[in-house]
Amino acid sequence: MIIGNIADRIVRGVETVQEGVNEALFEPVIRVGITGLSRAGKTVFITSLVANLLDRGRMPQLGASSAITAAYLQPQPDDTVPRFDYETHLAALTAPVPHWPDSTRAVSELRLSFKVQPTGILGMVSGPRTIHLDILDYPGEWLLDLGLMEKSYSEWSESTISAAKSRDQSAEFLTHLDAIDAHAKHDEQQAKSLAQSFTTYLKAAREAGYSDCSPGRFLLPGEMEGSPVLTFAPLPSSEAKRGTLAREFERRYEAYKREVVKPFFRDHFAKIDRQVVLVDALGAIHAGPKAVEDLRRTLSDILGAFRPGRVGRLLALLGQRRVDRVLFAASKADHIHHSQHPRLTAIMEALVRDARDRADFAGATTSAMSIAALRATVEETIDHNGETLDCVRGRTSDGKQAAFYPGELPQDPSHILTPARKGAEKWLDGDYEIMRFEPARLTLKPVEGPPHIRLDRAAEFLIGDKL
Ligand SMILES: Nc1nc2c(ncn2[C@@H]2O[C@H](COP(=O)(O)OP(=O)(O)OP(=O)(O)O)[C@@H](O)[C@H]2O)c(=O)[nH]1
Ligand SMILES: [Mg+2]
Repeated sequence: MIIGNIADRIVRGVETVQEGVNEALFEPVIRVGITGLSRAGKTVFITSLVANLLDRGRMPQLGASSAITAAYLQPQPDDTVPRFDYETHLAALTAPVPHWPDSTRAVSELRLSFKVQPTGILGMVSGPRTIHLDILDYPGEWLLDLGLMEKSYSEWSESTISAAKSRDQSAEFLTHLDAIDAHAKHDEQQAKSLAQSFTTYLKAAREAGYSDCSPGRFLLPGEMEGSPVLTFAPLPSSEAKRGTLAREFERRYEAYKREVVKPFFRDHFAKIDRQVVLVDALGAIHAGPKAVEDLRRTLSDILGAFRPGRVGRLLALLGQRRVDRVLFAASKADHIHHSQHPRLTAIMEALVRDARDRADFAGATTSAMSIAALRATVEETIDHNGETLDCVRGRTSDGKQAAFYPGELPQDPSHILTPARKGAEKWLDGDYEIMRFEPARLTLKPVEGPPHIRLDRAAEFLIGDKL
């Protein structure tokens, strides 16, 4: 067995049955996971989604809107998970001089509850029902760690060192590694400095666009920074005796799997019913073909976590419910004119096609969309030397308004994906610009949430059928 012990399975089993009974009889819970690589737009997405579900004036595509008689925030069920700081993030977006919320680095959760009046015959005989929506924000990087569960320390060391040897960023770490005697007595200073070289290499590799840079917490340590579970590195393998550095690193690697990776999958991932994967495709296109190819590979690795054969084996043991809907959303679509949105969606679909074909998501329904959780721009068509250009206008960081022409995305996504796969240095068809707009100043009517693009469709896909 790869994961878990029997006691664990039994406890989860009982919990699942209990939850199942509660939900069927009383108050159903929908658990939606929101993930994506860092800066993909998770925090803004959740903040705007919640604000727009509380005040549904801008949610015409959410069919069940009219059946919702009340929506309110409630204490979340998990006492040990930080609460998603909705109020602070919303305050940032709706301040007199609005600004984007700060970066978040760990998992957080929020519970939104609805009172729903059933329609039709059921509605005549029954009163309103309560339905809970538990939203979980977690870094996509963490899903990459799943691969570690299948590897022993020596297997992991071997593959990690061999990958490092093919990358320019590893020179210092490899020199350091050469100078280390893995079979000498464990010395904490030495352990720490080798782990530091390894972490520095991982970060540099990540920055250079490599996707396979696990353990994920080495890049996003959060409150575990400096702890022994994050103080190890790969070592050339051979029998390790007690008290040696190699034995200690092996122990810490196993601890990382047991104390960091497994709890995340067991306590969070395994409980998700529906998943949003946010992707900053425009940002990657702007950065160039290499960034697009890296994004495609990383997404494919991340989505491997949903592959039934793989995680299925692991999670079946943990009593996982099946993720039955996955939404792939290209975020920040307000950077381009709406006439370009179908092209962005097509690129999004192409980016995840491989992963989708391989994973098949265990029969889950998937959908791709272009969205903007918070619309920061308005559209404008301007004449430029006799040509009409579809622009977007927004507030720049110096407080001024600027109109901006981002260039045109190709009709055929392969014009993006193929050069990316072939390792092209830059785009042939011209450049795709992007401009960082600040959030627009808002004056909201009482029944309205912040302006968005297709957030209501996203909500309909994610929870519409359950309301
Ligand atoms: N124009 C526009 N920009 C957005 C939108 N959503 C996110 N952004 C931009 O993307 C940045 C990152 O958004 P976040 O929601 O903080 O992303 P995140 O995935 O939570 O990032 P981390 O917490 O750092 O992992 C923001 O600071 C904005 O600059 C959107 O709907 N429209
Ligand atoms: Mg965030």
